[in-house]
Amino acid sequence: MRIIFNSKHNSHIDLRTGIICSFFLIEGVRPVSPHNDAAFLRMFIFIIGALVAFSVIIAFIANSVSSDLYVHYEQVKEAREQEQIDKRIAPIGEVKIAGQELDTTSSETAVVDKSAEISVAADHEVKMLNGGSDGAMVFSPAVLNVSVGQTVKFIPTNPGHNSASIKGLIPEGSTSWSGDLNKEIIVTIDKEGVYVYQCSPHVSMAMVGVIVAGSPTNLESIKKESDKMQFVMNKERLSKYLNSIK
Ligand SMILES: [Cu+2]
Repeated sequence: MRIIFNSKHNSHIDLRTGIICSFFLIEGVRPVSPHNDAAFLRMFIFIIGALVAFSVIIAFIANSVSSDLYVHYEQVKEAREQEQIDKRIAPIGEVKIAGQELDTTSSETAVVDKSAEISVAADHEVKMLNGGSDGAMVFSPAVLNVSVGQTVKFIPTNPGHNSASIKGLIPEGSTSWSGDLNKEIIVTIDKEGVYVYQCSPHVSMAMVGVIVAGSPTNLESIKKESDKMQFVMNKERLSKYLNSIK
């Protein structure tokens, strides 16, 4: 770039015009009169004004586009996170007792309180957890001693679990139960003996629990019956629970 200043002219006007010229990369501009200088200034102000207006518009557009993009990004992120949670808590199969259909939706479902929003007191509480001292997917406490007639509340501390009694693994004549996923359920234990229940989505991972009401009169038959359950993971968990009963 080459800017020539005419030394015959007022030097500060020349300098200013020179800056304007260099600003627009105009080569060889040589202001020669005050008229030219004024014309340059008008052009300069007009162009600067236009540039400012242009950048304001661009900034406005960029802002609205980026906030739209951000909202979209947040929605996608949220959807992905939900998807991962769904995957994590998805059922991975079910366990069937040899020779019989596993029925957790018995017509003789116990009188239970499913109003999860209102916390109702119960004699005992069992948490449904993604992990505990016994490993992944557990009820806590896993083995619970109660008196006949007492209530047990199952609490969905972590999402994706339920509590349902297992057919053939509760005392003769006792009432079965089947709670909804992610819902609190209160069960009244109405007969003496050992009860084995499951989390339906995670029973193949041996997410099972045991309730002993009074004395474990049916323990031997429960042990025999539970041997027929085929777990994919934590295969020894239920027998460990049952062997801990005295
Ligand atoms: Cu579960």
